[in-house]
Amino acid sequence: MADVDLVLPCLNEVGALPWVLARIPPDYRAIVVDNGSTDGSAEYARAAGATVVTEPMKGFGAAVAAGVAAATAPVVAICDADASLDPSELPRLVAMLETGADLVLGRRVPTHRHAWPLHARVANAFLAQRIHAVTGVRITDIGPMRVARTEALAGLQLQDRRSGYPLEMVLRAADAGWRIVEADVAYSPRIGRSKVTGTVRGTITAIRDMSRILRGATA
Ligand SMILES: Nc1nc2c(ncn2[C@@H]2O[C@H](COP(=O)(O)OP(=O)(O)OP(=O)(O)O)[C@@H](O)[C@H]2O)c(=O)[nH]1
Ligand SMILES: [Mg+2]
Repeated sequence: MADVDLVLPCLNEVGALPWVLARIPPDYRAIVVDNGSTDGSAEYARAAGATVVTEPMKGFGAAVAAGVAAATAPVVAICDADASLDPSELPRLVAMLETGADLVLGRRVPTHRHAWPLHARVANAFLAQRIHAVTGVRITDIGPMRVARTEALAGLQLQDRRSGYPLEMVLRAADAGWRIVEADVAYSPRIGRSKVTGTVRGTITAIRDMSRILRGATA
């Protein structure tokens, strides 16, 4: 069995997968959750030796939840499959579980001025401030690279299946008294066409999804 199962949500990322899959640490299993790709992502991932899980329901949360449900290793990691984050950085985050953390969040450090658009940074800073107000937990980023113990994460029973999933994870973990810590990770321009952060429509949807989660938390 792998030490760590790495969940890679994937919607049409065939251009990025070669870079991503080549950077999986030894003893990690890549679980590529194919979310209806039409560009051959699933076939590429399978041929490269990854485990492929098919999730027909669209949405970032649906893809990640399917991957977490398929994980059998004691530790589960989550990372975007668009080559904006480097899986070879994960062992440093996993090590933090051994020194007292329950949830390790990658704090994105842009490597390039186009890596992280201004509107996304502003939205992120606002969310971090709201999380602090609601939970008392001080974090600076709601980034997509994360590490936790598999059983514990499944036990949080996250409900959101869209872009509110990462925020819901932090709020539920805080409610459960988890020790939540951050570690710097490099954030680079993605390979392939932008679907969320780089588009107006994607950003509006993400803000809507996250606001719904926050309303639930403050009600
Ligand atoms: N947007 C989106 N991404 C999905 C979905 N299912 C899986 N994913 C994957 O989730 C990860 C994050 O999505 P991204 O499109 O990179 O979202 P983002 O980083 O906010 O924005 P961009 O990189 O600008 O597109 C990627 O690996 C996607 O391929 C889905 O239904 N919608
Ligand atoms: Mg991305």
